[in-house]
Amino acid sequence: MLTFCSPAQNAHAPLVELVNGQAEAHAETPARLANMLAAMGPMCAPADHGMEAILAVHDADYVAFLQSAHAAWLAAGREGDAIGYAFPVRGRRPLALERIDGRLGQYSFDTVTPIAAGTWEAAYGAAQSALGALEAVASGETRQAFALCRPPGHHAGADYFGGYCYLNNAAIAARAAAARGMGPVAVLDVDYHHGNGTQDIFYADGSVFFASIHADPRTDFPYFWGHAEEHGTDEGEGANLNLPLPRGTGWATYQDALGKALDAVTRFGARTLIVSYGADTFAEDPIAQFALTTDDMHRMGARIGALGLPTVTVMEGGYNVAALGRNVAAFIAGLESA
Ligand code: SP5
Ligand code: ZN
Repeated sequence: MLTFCSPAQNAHAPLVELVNGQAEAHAETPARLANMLAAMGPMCAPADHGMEAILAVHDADYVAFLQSAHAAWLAAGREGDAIGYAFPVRGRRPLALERIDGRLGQYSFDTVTPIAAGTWEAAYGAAQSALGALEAVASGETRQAFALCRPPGHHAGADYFGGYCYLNNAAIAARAAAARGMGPVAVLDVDYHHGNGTQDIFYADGSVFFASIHADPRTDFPYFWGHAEEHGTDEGEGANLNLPLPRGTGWATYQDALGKALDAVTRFGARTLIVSYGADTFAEDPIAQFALTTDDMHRMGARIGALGLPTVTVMEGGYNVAALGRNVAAFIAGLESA
């Protein structure tokens, strides 16, 4: 598998997340990337594809905020990572906010996604990895490519960050694929958590199908999206499929849902597949509650690979650091086995 990773991705090293009423060590660490790299063969460093594909997904004011937020945080006399604490309730008037704390709240939905000194550089590098993988598939160099993205992307929307995500790498690759005439494009999200950012970005867009298998948002983050009745709107009506599953789900239940998602991707007529892969469905993940094994990761990859589509996989979550490289390698081996 051609695999892409940018050294810039290590520049993001958030210290803490505010969760469960306290500051805890952040789960999305550079050690994740180190463990994956150790389990994998040689990497391709992506070329710099620039801002165009990023700005095709994210609003320019939001991107400018990400680029300047940490400096604004320091200018306000703070130290460490920037974290918001005040959030606008849905339906508030649009406001031209000045204060860094207001702006952090304006562009985010949680307190677990700090903006550290190197966050922009790393998020930009991760997006370039996704674009490098897409380029390898688009050019016909390979049918499948993998982007070892971190920070991850699927919780980030057009104008917001959250869930450890800043730029939506999967959405950036999907829209770039459509722009290169590789459509219809489907995004299949198999991270433990619902890919709310990807859903939002394509919710009214009938040209990109989004299917997600995830923990039921009635019990799990991100709570406000991912429910079964969210089907898409306007042109996108019917092009969004959520398959929420209960905590404790093992392979027997999971593979039924995967079959439904793959059937839907086929019925949509997808010619290119973008996969958001999270290894946090692993039984021993410290922040998630499914029960998949490393062998199940191989089975999952094989089922997806059997579609035979040109496929770009981007890395999302997975927080059992010691097992992460193993799980990713098993998934990739499954993809390649078909
Ligand atoms: C990409 C992805 O998988 N994002 C997941 C974000 C979920 N965060 C909310 C749950 C927070 C649990 N934090 C445990 C802290 C361990 N120190
Ligand atoms: Zn996740």
